Amino acid sequence: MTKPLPIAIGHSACPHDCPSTCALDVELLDGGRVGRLRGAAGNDYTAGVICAKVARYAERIHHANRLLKPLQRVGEKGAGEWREIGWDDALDLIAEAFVTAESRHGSEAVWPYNYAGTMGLVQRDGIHRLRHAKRYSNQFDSICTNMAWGGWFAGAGAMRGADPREIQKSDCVVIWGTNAVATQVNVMTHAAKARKERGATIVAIDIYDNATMKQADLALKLRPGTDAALACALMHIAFRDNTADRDYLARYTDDPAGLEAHLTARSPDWAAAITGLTAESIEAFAALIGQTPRSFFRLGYGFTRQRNGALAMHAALSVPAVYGHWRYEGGGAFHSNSDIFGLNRAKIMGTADRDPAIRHLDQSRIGAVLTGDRGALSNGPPVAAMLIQNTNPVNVCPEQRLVRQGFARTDLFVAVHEQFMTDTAKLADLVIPATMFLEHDDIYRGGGQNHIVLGPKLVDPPATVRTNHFVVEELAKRLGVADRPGFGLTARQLIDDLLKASGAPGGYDALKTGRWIDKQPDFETAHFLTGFGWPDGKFRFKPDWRGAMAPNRPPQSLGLQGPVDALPVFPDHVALIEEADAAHPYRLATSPARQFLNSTFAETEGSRQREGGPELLIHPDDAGREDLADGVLVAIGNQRGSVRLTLKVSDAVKPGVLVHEGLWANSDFVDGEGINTLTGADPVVPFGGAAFHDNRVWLRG
Ligand SMILES: Nc1nc2c(c(=O)[nH]1)N[C@H]1C(S)=C(S)[C@@H](COP(=O)(O)OP(=O)(O)OC[C@H]3O[C@@H](n4cnc5c(=O)[nH]c(N)nc54)[C@H](O)[C@@H]3O)O[C@H]1N2
Ligand SMILES: Nc1nc2c(c(=O)[nH]1)N[C@H]1C(S)=C(S)[C@@H](COP(=O)(O)OP(=O)(O)OC[C@H]3O[C@@H](n4cnc5c(=O)[nH]c(N)nc54)[C@H](O)[C@@H]3O)O[C@H]1N2
Ligand code: SF4
Ligand SMILES: [Mo]
Repeated sequence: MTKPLPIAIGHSACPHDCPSTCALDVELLDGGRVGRLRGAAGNDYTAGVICAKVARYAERIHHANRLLKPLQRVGEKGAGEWREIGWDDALDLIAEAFVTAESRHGSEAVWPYNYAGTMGLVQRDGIHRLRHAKRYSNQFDSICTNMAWGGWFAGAGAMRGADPREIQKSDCVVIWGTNAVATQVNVMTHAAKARKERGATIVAIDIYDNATMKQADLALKLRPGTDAALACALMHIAFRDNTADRDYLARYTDDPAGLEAHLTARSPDWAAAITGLTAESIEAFAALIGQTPRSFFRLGYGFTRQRNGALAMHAALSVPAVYGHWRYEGGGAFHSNSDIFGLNRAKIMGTADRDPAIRHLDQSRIGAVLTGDRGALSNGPPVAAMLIQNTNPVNVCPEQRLVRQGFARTDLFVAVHEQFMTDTAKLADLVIPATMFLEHDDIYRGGGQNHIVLGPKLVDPPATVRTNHFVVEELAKRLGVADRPGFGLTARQLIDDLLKASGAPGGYDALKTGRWIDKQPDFETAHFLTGFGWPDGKFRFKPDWRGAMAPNRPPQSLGLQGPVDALPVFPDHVALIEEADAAHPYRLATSPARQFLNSTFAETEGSRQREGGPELLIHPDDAGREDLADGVLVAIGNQRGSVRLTLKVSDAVKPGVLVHEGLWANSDFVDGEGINTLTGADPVVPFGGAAFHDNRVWLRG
């Protein structure tokens, strides 16, 4: 059979929860089908490159297992027995369940639950409009960014940094705690260019030899949860060897003398004992960044998913401030640009109806919430009804056994709006089918880059599938709030309105022509040479963890959490992690799989085949001592539960460390329990969040 030729190329943006937010060119084929997806060559961040899993999107959008009809549960919860119903009946059922829950327990008994399955501002955030208009419970978004953002903000006072495209102009690219090859491929595009054109050195810092470590010139493989110790030693050496930029420190930082005194005892030997790195490799790394003004620190999320992760981010961010790398183009640091976009989302989110007195429930603690934990419920009413969009909590949330227990409650109504029969959809009372990004209008902004990108509807959805926007609007009509601000508009009107309210007077049409808008601030601003985000303009080596930053930032809406007494004054290694002990001799990280995106793509054959199956990486010495061979089925467990998966012996991991790459569907594990059976939901200090890579476990053959 010959391959059909594209009849047109459509323009879009990748909607997935990935820092890259790639601008896309999409082959449109005859009969409403899509072909290959490619990165837009004209977008200077995407630079023509996207990941393989999205290039193969045709496989996902035209998948035989896509949900096409609303399904009502007929058997027991989770029994897999459904009957097809019409859309009107499905929407009536949700509305009735919400009204019943509200009449019994008050409006906070309804919990609309969503995350970033699509990052589109209309299709992702519209659910908040319904939430606020109806005074339903809020969601505290804790599952992903809290530690990283909290740690960065504590130092810099703003969520932005050096232009990510400047990596091309760097002489040393430090890729710290992010598996960029897998999780945000464009970082590697720019780093590889710097290496080729300028001879830049690529440094990677991770806990195992992932694909990024394998591409690095210097790969530092440290013990999980010890990054702050490495950062402290790098800064100790800078003061010791006079590679610290004392002029920069005096002008731009809060207490360099205090920091220098504090670091006296943080020697390379001290850090070597904690990190498991050699003192020589720490010295070599410090010498490299000490003689390379254009050192660019690309700080990721991975190393912050530890119980001391916010502190680790702050410590790592302190390094370029000590060396003064911020002064130079191609130097400094970057994590996220979320502060640069200046989009006024009030209408989409229904902010006018928001009541600050309504409680926030912690997304990561959904298990505790649904099983009636008083604290998790803020001493309020139980959750009795939910609409879930863009997320798969029964797979992705920690404390999975508790989560399942919650979903099994017969007095809880759950509607799941989904593209596939996910682990969460399987436990629902009602499943309604959702469009995919090429089938609806939306607008995207890149956390890991600098563009706002349009993703207009390019193909018709299957006739019986509906957008998130449609569901929100239809429920608003049935629940009597369709007249509230922000309702009654099309997705396209909301995009147009958003742009016009945010300093882009050309609105939708201009963006359709231009495809994207570059929001990168100028060099001086981006490098904080006009001052950091705090009132005195100084970088904070001594963060005010308990102070003003916490309540002002929406992600920290539950205030200070975790063991706040352990917060150090200056950057430091704080032993808050789940250290291995006699009963649990291994440390387990649950790192991302290259061909999946969280639990998305675990349904497509192209990704599944390339990933193989749920595996556990173990060092040959550990496997030898346990007398376990490659390929055997093993059990790992802790106080939260246990799972079984296949052993893969590899010196990619350090002795004592286990790595599982996921997220596989729970049903892909022999016992039907996924990896998050082992992860904890206890909030990470100081702003909450889940420490997915910080677990102690036992192992049995
Ligand atoms: N292919 C793919 N891409 C993705 C995702 C995916 O699941 N798969 N997820 C998307 C999402 S939602 C996000 S938030 C981003 C996250 O992307 P990243 O910033 O890359 O963060 P993580 O994926 O959590 O982990 C990155 C790396 O951190 C390592 N790590 C774990 N603990 C430590 C530690 O203590 N120190 C150090 N130095 N490293 C450690 C892990 O082993 C892993 O290799 O990626 C997005 N892109
Ligand atoms: N063990 C472990 N667990 C983790 C992590 C880890 O590193 N290790 N990472 C964590 C992180 S960083 C994150 S961000 C979370 C993410 O967890 P989730 O937010 O649950 O992300 P996904 O697993 O990608 O699931 C998104 C779902 O949204 C659906 N979807 C996509 N687009 C649309 C749409 O337009 N409409 C509707 N209705 N649905 C849509 C997809 O089909 C998919 O099932 O997982 C966390 N869980
Ligand atoms: S790299 Fe990230 S943003 Fe780009 S296509 Fe892949 S998943 Fe989407
Ligand atoms: Mo995430």
